[in-house]
Amino acid sequence: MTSSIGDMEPAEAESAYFNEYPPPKTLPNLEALARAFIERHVEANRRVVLVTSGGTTVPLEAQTVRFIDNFSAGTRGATSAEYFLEQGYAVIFLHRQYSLLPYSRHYSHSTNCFLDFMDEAPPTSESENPDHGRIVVRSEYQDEMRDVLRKYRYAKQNNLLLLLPFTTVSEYMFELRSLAKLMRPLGPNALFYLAAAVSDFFIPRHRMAEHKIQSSEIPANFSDESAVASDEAVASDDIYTGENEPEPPKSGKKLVVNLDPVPKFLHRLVDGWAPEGSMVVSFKLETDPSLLVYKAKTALQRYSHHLVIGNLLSTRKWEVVFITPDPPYERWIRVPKARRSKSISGVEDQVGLAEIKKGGSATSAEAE
Ligand code: 9Z3
Repeated sequence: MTSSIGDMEPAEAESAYFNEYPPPKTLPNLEALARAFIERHVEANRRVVLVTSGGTTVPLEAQTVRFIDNFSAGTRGATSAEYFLEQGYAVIFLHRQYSLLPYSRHYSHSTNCFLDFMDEAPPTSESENPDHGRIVVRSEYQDEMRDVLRKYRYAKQNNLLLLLPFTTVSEYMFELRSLAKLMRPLGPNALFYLAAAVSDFFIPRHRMAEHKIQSSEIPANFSDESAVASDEAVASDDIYTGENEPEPPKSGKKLVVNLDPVPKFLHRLVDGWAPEGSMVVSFKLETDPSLLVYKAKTALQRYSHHLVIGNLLSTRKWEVVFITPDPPYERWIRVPKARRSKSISGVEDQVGLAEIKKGGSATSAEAE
């Protein structure tokens, strides 16, 4: 790549970006699963939503020890997927590996370990061995867990939920592009709900160190024992990675990282990959309250899709703003204070979208 990806037209930036990396090894398998899932729901004339969820990593080394991460536990995506299932959608859940999943999220990553929900049942008869008692869900959690379990079973048994993982931002990009193209037969029955926290920056493969970046100098004759003993080398220059030299200098105090912008994939999703007539919802995450609405409106204008949901890191669990191309243009949705902390695991529930009607502006939300 000679010119920077940031200076290119979207289509050119797309091919430059995707030529940088080999596709993930698991892509053919993932595509086969998605194709079968989509075909089944096309036949059933069911609406299908692609929910993206969790943070994307940016590796600093090809054989990755260090990486940059984007904030996201996956709560928004996993919670929203449950609401979509309730509304009759089939859900492709493209998520960061090991982040929260629909239904199991109620019992994982929370302040309570899932074992805190369990108990040993007392023997029901004298012949029952008290040392090998049955394990049961504690009585106070029975009702809520039964409800979650039934919904989870229903989604699984009816093939309504497909879980597909990613880790790095490039895996995410490859998978998103493939899935969007595979969803074309769905036409207007396809919805994209992009809650994953996508890195804006990356190190192009040709500028990435192959091996773990060293923080101290490795002498040329390092296999010689005396040289190893003197490897307490005094650090001098800073270490640069992502620079034009493929291998950064191997000594120094600071690690200076040089990142390129990730191409604005939303352009390509809206104008190229996604099916004609489908609906695209993106999220905008900010920390500065004075920027949120401006940034969300700018994103909607730039990509001409249907809805941007803006949220602030500090208040994301109980307030979001919907930015739409039609009136009312800006609409805040807030979870009332009394309802902010009611899940059985003690984790605050999220603003959840009960319904997103086709047509962009006609949106209603669960927790107003
Ligand atoms: C969000 O804003 C999500 O709502 C959160 C959810 C990441 C805040 P949690 O998973 O957090 O519940 O812990 N996602 C950010 C989406 C994003 O990165 N958008 C990109 C952008 O704004 C482009 S689509 O540029």
